[in-house]
Amino acid sequence: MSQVNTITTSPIDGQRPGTSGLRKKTQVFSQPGYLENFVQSIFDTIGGLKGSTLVLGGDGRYFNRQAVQTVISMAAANGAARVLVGKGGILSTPAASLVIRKHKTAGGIILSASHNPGGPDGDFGIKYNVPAGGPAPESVTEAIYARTREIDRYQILEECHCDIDREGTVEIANTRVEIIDSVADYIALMRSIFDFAAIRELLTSGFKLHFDAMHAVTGPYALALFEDELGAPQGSVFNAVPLPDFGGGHPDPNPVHAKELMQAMMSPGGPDFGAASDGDGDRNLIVGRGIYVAPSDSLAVLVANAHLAPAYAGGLSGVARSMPTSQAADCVAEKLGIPVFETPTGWKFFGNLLDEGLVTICGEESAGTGSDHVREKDGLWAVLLWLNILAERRESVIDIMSAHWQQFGRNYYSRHDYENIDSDAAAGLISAVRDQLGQLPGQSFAGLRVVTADDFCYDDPVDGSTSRNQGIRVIMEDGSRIVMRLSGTGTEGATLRVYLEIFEPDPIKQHGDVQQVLAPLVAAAEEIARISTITGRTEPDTRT
Ligand code: G16
Repeated sequence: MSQVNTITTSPIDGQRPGTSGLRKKTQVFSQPGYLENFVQSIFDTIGGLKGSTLVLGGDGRYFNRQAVQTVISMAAANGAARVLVGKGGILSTPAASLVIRKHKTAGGIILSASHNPGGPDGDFGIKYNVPAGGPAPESVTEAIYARTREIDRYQILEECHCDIDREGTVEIANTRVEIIDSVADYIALMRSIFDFAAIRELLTSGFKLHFDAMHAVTGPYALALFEDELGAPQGSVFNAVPLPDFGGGHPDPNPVHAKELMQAMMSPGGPDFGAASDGDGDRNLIVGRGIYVAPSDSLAVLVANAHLAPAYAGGLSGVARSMPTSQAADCVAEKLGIPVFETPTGWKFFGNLLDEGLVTICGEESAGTGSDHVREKDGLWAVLLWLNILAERRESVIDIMSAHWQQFGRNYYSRHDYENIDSDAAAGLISAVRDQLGQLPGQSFAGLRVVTADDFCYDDPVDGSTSRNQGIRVIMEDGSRIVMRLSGTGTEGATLRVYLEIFEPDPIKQHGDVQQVLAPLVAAAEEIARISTITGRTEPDTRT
């Protein structure tokens, strides 16, 4: 029988979780004790694991299998009663959230760096999700971080290896390790939300679906759903085999990284509907033939049409979006007469609202959409909701979008990212803008007059906690907005995100090119923050 080893250790710098867990270069994670220190800090923070059940899985990236073995050995050494592990160490983030909730566990550990590239030179990540199934709130992640600063030992079983490729139960020390089907529970949940018969009819009627799994975790889920269960022709799901390095790709479902999908969707006679998901399956990209649907617009369309899916036929209790997300969903919520909550960036801020039943659907500009069915954003859920809507409306995506803008107005929106810039320069830029916030109202930049400027502060209506400094907001006289914040998910230097939004209610004027329409706001952002002078960049690396 494996022996419990108590290993003496000492704190390692920089283990502060970001927007969504701890993300670092794989090489950093492979240092002796790095993963172990963080995992033990999680266990210590949640009051130990004695007698509890832990869920464990990841997105299959390089180092996933090794890390799964380490976490199993540590969970057993820490006295867990059960560990539920996705077969092969695979669980998409939304599937992990579901398993955590379904089995009433002490939470789960998800091994993923989301949409960041993988491989020995790529990124790795780990996050703890609470028993409700969602990402740990700031109070918990801060406590984990504090624990990493004082850790002096961790517990692990000696020479423990578990066969994670065969479903079944193995006893390790006093812990039952159950290797579970990674996909089945998730498919069953989707079946209970959507009208599968209607979607099957659509997908077998000649309608062409093109789903890019980006060689990431959604491959097996998407094959089981779209091809096996819903009858889409073979080949509708491509890049379906999860690979440790995502086939050398960048599993971020946006028009820049899902190039192959975009090319197919923009060619005449291309598929009717295209979609993609990211490394761990929580983000989504939606594309119709000849039209890219921006995440904020997608959220608005889903809110407006959710009643077409059985689970939402009775209407929505409310909607939540992160502050930088465009206000397109607000326009819909207003017409539906339901409340809108504006939260800081990060899915964890939706948890309380969902638990209290204050909102049914949530979404973020960063390509995350989801509902109260789990406590994570859910890429395939968003794709299925779109398909359910298309099956009911039998219109093209392009027609749905123009009808939507006609009815609710169009929020021209784009995010400009300046990647891997010097961290000090980025912090200096934000603090310089923060320092002049009080003087901005009344001044004009590039012809636009500022009416309010603040650094977003969120008071959680459920637990009363306050989160400050969540992004700079500058609002102009015509209602247009500039938002600026630093990314919390990168692993190299800093990424400055500038979010730009202009509302156009008049359908006659809704046909302009997005970047051209937003050009005056870009100029205003430059005047306010002196981005090119401070970062040395005259253009953003990506515009999405
Ligand atoms: C994570 C969070 C999202 C958040 C995003 C923001 O996404 O789960 O809720 O919107 O980070 O990223 P950034 O701080 O870089 O703007 P994911 O998919 O990386 O887990």
